[in-house]
Amino acid sequence: MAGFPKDFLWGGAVAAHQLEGAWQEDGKGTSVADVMTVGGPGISRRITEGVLEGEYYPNHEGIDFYHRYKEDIALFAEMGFKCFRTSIAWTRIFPKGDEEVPNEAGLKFYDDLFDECLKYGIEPVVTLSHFELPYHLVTEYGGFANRKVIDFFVKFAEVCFTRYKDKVKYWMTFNEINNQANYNDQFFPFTNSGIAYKEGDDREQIMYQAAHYELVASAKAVQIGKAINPDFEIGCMIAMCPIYPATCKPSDVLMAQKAMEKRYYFTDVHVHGTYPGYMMTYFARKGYDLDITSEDLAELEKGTVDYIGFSYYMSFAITHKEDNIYYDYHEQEDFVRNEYIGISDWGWQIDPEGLRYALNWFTDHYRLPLFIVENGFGAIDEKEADGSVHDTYRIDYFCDHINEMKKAVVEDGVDLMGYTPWGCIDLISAGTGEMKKRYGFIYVDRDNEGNGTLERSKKDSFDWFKKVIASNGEIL
Ligand code: BGP
Repeated sequence: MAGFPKDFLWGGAVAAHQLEGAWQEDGKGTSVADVMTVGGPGISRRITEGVLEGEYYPNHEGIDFYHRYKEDIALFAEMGFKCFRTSIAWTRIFPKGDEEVPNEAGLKFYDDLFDECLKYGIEPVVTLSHFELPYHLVTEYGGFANRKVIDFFVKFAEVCFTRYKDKVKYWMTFNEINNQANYNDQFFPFTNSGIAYKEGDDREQIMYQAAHYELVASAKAVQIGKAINPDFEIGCMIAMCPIYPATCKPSDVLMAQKAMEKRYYFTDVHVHGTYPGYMMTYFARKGYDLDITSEDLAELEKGTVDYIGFSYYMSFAITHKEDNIYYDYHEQEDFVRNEYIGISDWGWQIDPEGLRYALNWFTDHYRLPLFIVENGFGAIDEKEADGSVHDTYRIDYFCDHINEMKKAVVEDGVDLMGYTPWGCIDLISAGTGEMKKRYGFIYVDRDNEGNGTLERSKKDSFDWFKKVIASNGEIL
């Protein structure tokens, strides 16, 4: 094969809570994403108790995709998108999460959205839970730390699968489920699982428990989805940041291996339907008495995924400290700067070859089709007086990554389904809540304070990506 497969899924990716806005419209309830304020470079968003008067929550209005999606999808079609990845905001369907009956207006919105995509031959790729847990499930149940939340998710999934069974073929259950391995940061456990840690909590134990319930919820959803439509392709979604040893010192190499285990065992459970032995040993050594029943283990085995969706933005490097006798992994603490690669304004280490490494790593471990469902360059874009945006740095970033992706497919034989760059239209950053960290091929006139006309315009990368798609990745 000379290049990418003929039916390669080129497209773009977004998440409902980062662009739809209309946060209270047509019956939508409050989600975890709705109670986080804007942050900044190096400053995480603050999680507030409910929605506070006088606080600014940028994603409440987003880029108003809820009302402007037709215009935006027309632009995606102009770029030649074969697919469009978005999420279904859980709180549009079940505003509080524990209702009996879904909200028809919310279901109708996604009917219209998917129809609009299909009109142009754009295949919707849908994430069920992309940092959008109903906030009521946090305050009433403690989020996914509570087993009851499994059933609420499964019901939500079933309603979506049933309603959109003839419109959506590609699904993913939980976005970047493994990010919560970084339990020292309040952000990920909250966005992944709705866990709001209290003083004195054993954070790691709670995180593993919640992650287990999510994995069971995912496995149950996969089974239900397949029963509703056997042609569904249902994947997991993993945040892939390869962890390299900082040196070839054997203890650094072992440290990197151990760190990879802790960050990526989630994939083993999704794909193989079992926990790897090293995790069970770890739980026992730490004295974690997790609620993992034999029924759960049976569900995990029956609900394995069809493909691995993953995001790729950066790689890490890690070093081993003498006193870490078990080679236990503490995300961030043991990381070091990798001097061989560049870094973005937000401190993300840019590593195109790491993408090829990641594609091969997943293939070696799991032998499943892969789907790169996020990759991109967050930057401050300057709009010229004539309205143009010369985002050469973004084009360079994509060229480098697509080149490595091509080598993985052509030279290494990786089975890759598609590529959906993140934030194909400018949207609110998940990590910082900012508007000024932009990823799009399409510029949106909106600033960090919420000013601007919301008008859309094409950046230089728009025409560039259009050519990439038209040539199936041959012209970069
Ligand atoms: C991933 C999330 C996305 C997204 C992206 C870029 O972690 O799945 O929702 O936003 O990263 O991150 P950020 O928005 O923080 O720049």
